Amino acid sequence: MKEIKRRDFLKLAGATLVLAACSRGGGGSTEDQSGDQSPTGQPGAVSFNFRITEALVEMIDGTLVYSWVFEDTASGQPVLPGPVIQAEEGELISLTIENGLRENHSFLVPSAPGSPDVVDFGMIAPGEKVTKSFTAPSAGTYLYFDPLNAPVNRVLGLHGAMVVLPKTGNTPYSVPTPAVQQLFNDLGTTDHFPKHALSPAGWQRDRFRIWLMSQVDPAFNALAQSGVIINPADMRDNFLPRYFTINGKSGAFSSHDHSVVLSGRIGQPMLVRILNAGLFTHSNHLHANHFYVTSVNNVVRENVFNIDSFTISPLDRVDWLVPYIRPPDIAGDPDTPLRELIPNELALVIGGDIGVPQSPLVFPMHCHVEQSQTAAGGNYPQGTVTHFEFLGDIDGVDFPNAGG
Ligand SMILES: [Cu+2]
Repeated sequence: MKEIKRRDFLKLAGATLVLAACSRGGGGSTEDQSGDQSPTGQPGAVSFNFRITEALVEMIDGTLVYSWVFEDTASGQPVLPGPVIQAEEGELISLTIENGLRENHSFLVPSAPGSPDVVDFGMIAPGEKVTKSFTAPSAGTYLYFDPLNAPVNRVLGLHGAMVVLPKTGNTPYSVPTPAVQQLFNDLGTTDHFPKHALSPAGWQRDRFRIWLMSQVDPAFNALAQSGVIINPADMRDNFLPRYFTINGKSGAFSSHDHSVVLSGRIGQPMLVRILNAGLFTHSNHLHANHFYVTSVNNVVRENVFNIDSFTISPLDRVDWLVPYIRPPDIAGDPDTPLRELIPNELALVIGGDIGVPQSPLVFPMHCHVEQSQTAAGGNYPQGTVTHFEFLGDIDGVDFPNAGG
């Protein structure tokens, strides 16, 4: 059985959240994959091929946990969570799912509450391969998962994210509400949201991160490994997570993985697409900037909250816009560039007397539901944490050691 090792992930340097190799028929893509022609050969069509399989997934403490996972058949590499499906609104998506395991599986992408599902594969028998074509729905953040024997198949690892980008406009949505449209219009054009000197005004569609939250109770994974069909009521009643992950990683790994870490300069707003595939309710909390909740479960918000933590229940999809304004509570004269404050007033955190400044400026994101900050029953802070970093000032000058 293949292993998914975190160290191997780290070697991929930022490619940890694997974007599925998609074959694309010409036109309009924000990805720069050359790709093959799509089966239809049509512009505006993308195709993905996934196989449902098993793997041993390394946790933060080195424990290998048997999991059910997707692999992108082009790479043959199992990943947890599944590969990201990315498309543009209205594109034709051709998706093939092969069931490489011993029991029935499925694949579902729900939409907004009360709306029809984006796609539902129904039952896929062991060894069966099913292809479905569907149109990429309204732009936003979607969760895909295996809905069979719910929540068992999903929680054992069969879940991933689908991102749909809009055809036009300056927001992440096809039909933004007036409040969300106003927020995005204000970015880079108002005193509250000044523009970075070297960047275009407003949010850029590639400036997003996916945080797919999930949790692992290895006792259930061990049952699956031994061939037991897990009773869903047993999992719901007795689920006791030992690992809490973002994009399959936690603690030191999620804090230093740049596909998880929010990274940018003052005046470069970033969208965070947060999904919860697990059974535990999180309340992710950001230091340094409040964020704007722009969409919940594929409904664009009429009333945009500006807050510092927000609950995400199992199966929820929530978008945050992080404005990347200068942290309002930071010490020092607000008219002095931060790079001048860094050596003098900001956190001489390393080395004390020798005065190595904290640079770039790094703040935490952590979940306010306390047990999720641990791993393996108490190892703190090796749970759902990551970094929020500022690489440079509004005037286009980067901080020392800003790197990327
Ligand atoms: Cu805090």
